[in-house]
Amino acid sequence: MSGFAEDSVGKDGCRTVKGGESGCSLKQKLGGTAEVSVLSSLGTRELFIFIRERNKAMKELLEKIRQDAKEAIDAASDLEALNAARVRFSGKKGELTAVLKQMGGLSAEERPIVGQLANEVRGDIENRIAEKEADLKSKATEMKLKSEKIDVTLPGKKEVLGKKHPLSIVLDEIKEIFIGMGFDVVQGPEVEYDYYNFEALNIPKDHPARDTQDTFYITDNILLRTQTSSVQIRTMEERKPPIRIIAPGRVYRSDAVDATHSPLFHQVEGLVVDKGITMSDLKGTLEVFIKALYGEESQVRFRPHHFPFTEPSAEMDVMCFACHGEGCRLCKGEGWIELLGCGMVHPKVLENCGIDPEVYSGFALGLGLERVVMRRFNIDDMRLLYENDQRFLNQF
Ligand code: 2NL
Repeated sequence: MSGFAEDSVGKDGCRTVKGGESGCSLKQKLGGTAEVSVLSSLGTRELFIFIRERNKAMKELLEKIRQDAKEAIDAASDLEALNAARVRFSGKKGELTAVLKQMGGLSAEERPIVGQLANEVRGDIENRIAEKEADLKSKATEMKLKSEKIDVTLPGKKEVLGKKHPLSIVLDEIKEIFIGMGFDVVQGPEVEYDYYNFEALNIPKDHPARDTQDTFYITDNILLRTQTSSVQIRTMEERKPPIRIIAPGRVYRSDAVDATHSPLFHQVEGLVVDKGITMSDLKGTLEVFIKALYGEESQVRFRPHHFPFTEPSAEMDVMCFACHGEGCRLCKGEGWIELLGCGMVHPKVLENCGIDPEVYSGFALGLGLERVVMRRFNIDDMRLLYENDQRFLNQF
């Protein structure tokens, strides 16, 4: 231990070197950690060797990190791998941070040298990561652009246009025909008072139609309308004659569903009220209507019938289009097909609506739209009209 005679050990167990290069204590140089107590047993030369070796080791360690990081970054084939490298080398818990933590154990002279190198390595790693990230991102964009290339020459997607429902096709035709003869199209509530649906139409209290078996009642005097006559009653209450209207719409009856029945179906009613309206106006109007709907060659006939709201009443048939009156499967051997009910408005009904039957008269008609549509398109099951089966609907 010659040459180190002046060395002395302080109260804290640290050896102090007098006349050191910078004049500061070795304790300072070594960084003042627990390590120092071990070092305290070393001589000055040994200490310098130790410091030099440690410096070297730290530098080597940093260079190794730099090299490892370079390899890992170069090898990263996607952003995920690159991020893993970032975490491993320059993250808070990364290798570089672990080395920087050990800097506390360095002497004040070593620290700036190792610190500078550490910063250089960190900067280097971060630059490499940023470069690689930009590179990977641009490659990803390039790939995306390549894979998402749009071929503008490919045929476009066809817009599937909806079609008119067969019920609407026929209803629109019926409306057109009546509008052409000067009729208005009117609408009214589907939830209706018993008065407008039955009472005002001269339908007696004990009439089977009023049975709860046949009509959907909501309360004692409110129901789902069973015919659109209620709309015509409301119109007669509101308007003064001359009245020329048709009232198409949904009606309800408590029927079980089968090929010819549905609890919801559609009706078109017509009404004309004016001075001097007679049965011949009724016949003439209906003939014009039928010829417009089924063709000029169509023939009609009237059979006496009974409705409480018309007097006289009739049912109108059209000559079978399939057999021209001969009798076939379509007309069930009759030669004629029943199409609608009609008659002269009952004086009591006019009176109920505040119209004087001594001054005015009128005719009315009612037809079931489903029946007309089924005849027209040769549909044998009414349920097809409500099931929204595209294979069925696309035929019209
Ligand atoms: C049928 C029969 C008919 C009427 C409805 C009516 C309306 C008023 C006054 C008089 Cl406001 N009548 N409507 C007249 C006769 C027959 O319908 O079989 N419908 C499917």
